[in-house]
Amino acid sequence: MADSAGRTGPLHHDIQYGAEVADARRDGRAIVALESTIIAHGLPRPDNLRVARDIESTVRATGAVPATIGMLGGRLVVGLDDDQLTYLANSEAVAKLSARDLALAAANGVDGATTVAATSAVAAVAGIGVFATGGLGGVHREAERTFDESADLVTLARTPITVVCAGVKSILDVAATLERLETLGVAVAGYRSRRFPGFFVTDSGHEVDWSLDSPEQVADAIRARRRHGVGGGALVVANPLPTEEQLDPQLHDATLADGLAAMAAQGVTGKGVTPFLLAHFHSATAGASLAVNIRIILRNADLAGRIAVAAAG
Ligand code: PSU
Ligand code: MN
Repeated sequence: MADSAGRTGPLHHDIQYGAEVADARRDGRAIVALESTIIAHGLPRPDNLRVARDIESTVRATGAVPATIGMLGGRLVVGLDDDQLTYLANSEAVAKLSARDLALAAANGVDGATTVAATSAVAAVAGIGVFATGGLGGVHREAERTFDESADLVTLARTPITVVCAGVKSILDVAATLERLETLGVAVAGYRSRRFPGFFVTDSGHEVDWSLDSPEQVADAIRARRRHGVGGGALVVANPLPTEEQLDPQLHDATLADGLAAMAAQGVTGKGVTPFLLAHFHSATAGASLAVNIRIILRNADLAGRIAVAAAG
């Protein structure tokens, strides 16, 4: 039984559930976790709030319940309401929280947006098995010198969740990221494709060993993992954009080269890298990459909703 805060089971995790999510958990309905970093730090205002709402409606249209995750006043929230979403989209003072930051942010009473790492960790604790995002973090270019590898990777290695994404962000070293995913034991399947998508572009130039071709087949894989009980971390479902919807690959490569040069010139490092490069893309392509980024997220939200419904049935 859930208590009034929607907490169930013997472990009373200190999580505040939105009303719709609390009901869905009680009734065993399909739920899709959504991250808030793409809203607070990945997409520019004012589009970010509109997109955040569109992502939620896209999930609802599949019959699943959206649970956007974030932190407000040091409290973890699963299923932000519209006021909370609006606040995270518009406030300047929103921290970017990875999994390791959650307890420190709670102790400091801050407002924060959760990355893929933090969102998947919290979703798993909340019993939510499917998560939609744009592109995963991974191994940054020149990581052999900077050691900059997103905590998304190690967190996915130990978190049982299915993540629908368009691969990893194309600003990364994709080949190195795929190697790390293999080492870390993260399962990777292309959706209706054996090519690993390149986020803004359809094809990253890399192959994957497996494809899953329908929401039902993804649900079969989720159930098989549960039946086998062998453990392991996440299942990544890499959903490529149709080629006619991708960012022109030449424009992509030129914009990335400029962005990397500007980043080096301005000395941007660490957790500032991803927001800097995404913002560079959005301004340098006069919104073309933003439109593509939004399509990516909405397509992933739709697929994640269908998977969650298939897995709940
Ligand atoms: N995907 C997007 N936009 C984003 C991100 C992913 O389409 O802004 C965010 C995610 O929250 C991801 C984070 O976890 O970027 C990775 O940041 P870093 O490389 O600093 O770990
Ligand atoms: Mn990093």
